[in-house]
Amino acid sequence: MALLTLIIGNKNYSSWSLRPWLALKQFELPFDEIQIPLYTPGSTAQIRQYCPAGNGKVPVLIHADRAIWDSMAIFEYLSEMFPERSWWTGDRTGRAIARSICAEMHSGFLPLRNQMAMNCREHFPNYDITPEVQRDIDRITTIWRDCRETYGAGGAFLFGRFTIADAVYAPVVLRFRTYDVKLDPICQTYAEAILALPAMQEWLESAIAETETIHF
Ligand SMILES: N[C@@H](CCC(=O)N[C@@H](CS)C(=O)NCC(=O)O)C(=O)O
Repeated sequence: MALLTLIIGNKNYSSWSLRPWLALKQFELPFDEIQIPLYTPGSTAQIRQYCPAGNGKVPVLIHADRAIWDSMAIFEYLSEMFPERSWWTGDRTGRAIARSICAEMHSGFLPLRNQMAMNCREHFPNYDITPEVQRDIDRITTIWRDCRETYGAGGAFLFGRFTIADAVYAPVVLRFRTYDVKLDPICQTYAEAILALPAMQEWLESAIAETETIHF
């Protein structure tokens, strides 16, 4: 049994679950995963069994009898408990930017999150993108371009090598793929680097094999 356990939802739909799952894989921390199908009559109660103090949502990380909920709190906890891993970029200004863009994702982009729900199994060519979603897409692609151009020289990711910032934006890559969002070459190359990660392929394989359907 691993020291860490991650409670997640349906891989096809749960973007917040993907974020810490991908980071744990990328940073090679072994963990057990417990999957709870979301939006069924028993889902919240099941999640609360593992995390009574939480909000009944996934992801939840269990470590040393502690239950930590909410993706950003999980990232903070992991970076504190396993400081030998390079969770953030080494550059202080870069780290400040990385934390800002993660916070921006966590608290914003509601039109994109509401109108382009993550759904790995589907593909909607020529999806009708509303102006408010287009504003979110424009903002996200600006962030990706700025990070790649300013900090990306050392690798294929936002800050060169893979960091928490990439885990936070990985579900957006899947949404852009599902809803056929056309990207400029810099963003397209970045999206392809995320999709090519073996851990992303593993997540996608499991997501596609799932049979539950959730109507948002
Ligand atoms: N701010 C939370 C969001 C968590 C969240 O909304 N999780 C969704 C799945 S992606 C959930 O558990 N939904 C079930 C529900 O709301 O009952 C985080 O960052 O972890």
